[in-house]
Amino acid sequence: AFDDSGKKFIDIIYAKAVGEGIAKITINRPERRNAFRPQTIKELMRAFNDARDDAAVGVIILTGKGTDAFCSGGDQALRTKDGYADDADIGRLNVLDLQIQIRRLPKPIIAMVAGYAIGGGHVLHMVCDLTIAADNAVFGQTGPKVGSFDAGYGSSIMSRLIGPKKAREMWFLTRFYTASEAEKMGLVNTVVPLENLEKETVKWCREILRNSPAAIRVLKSALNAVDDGHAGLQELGGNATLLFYGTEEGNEGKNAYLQRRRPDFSKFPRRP
Ligand code: 2NE
Repeated sequence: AFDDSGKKFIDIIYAKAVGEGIAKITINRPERRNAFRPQTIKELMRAFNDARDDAAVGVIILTGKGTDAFCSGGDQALRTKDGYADDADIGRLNVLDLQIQIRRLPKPIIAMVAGYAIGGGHVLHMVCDLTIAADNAVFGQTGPKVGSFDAGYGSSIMSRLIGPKKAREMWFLTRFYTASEAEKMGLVNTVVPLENLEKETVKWCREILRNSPAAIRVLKSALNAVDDGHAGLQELGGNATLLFYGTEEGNEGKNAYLQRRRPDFSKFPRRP
């Protein structure tokens, strides 16, 4: 039961399940196997920003329209010398910004994959926190075949997920993998019959939503911290500050400043 109110978008559908805490973002270019163009990425970023800002949303689902494809990567018809051409014919690789946004957004994001997750579309599911795959899902990188590559998250996160040897296999040979092969490789969390895909994904969302939002938030940043380097530490550190602001000790400093007195931290323990 999704309330589809995403009328202002062209390339995506953005919907929220009222009272459920779930937002669903759907890439809506099925005639191109949900390949993305710069416009698609701009809209995805707007929708993810909205879901981030909406305190009623606790989990976000990313998916593709129809059952043929989750996403087939960058729209090859728009490839230029410097990325993918936007309306002004300027090349963009703004999918890289979207990947960072997904990694740093402090709420779980679940890729719900039916059909093909290929190229840049495959990287998108990898940067999501969890992947629920339908039994018709197919996973692969085509970069070296079509004259492209993702040497950022598309390589490093893959190597983390499935191991350095398997990652080399996937990138060097550009093979496609079935859903059950992907599950064995640790590329997805579970595989379900296509007709149960959304039901199962919503079940996973509800299980997450029963748990502590603060714990989930800190854990997402903690699980990304090593791989994301300084940016990962900043995210994790930001969560420490956020929690500290809620303590009496944190407030003593602020109150003392506002009351123009010396702060008194003497009653706060120096824990072992
Ligand atoms: C995805 C796949 C395997 C599906 O095959 P199939 O047989 O189910 O469909 P078909 O007939 O190939 O595709 C249906 C229509 O969608 C278009 C096709 O050209 C076709 O159009 P019409 O002939 O009906 O007019 N279409 C599909 N994917 C497209 C794409 N990515 N760009 C533009 N049009 C596309 C099969 O379609 C396939 O292999 N697609 C290409 C996958 C691919 O190579 N993606 C790019 C990888 S590079 C990348 O994404 C990237 C990166 O490496 C670094 C940074 C950013 C992006």
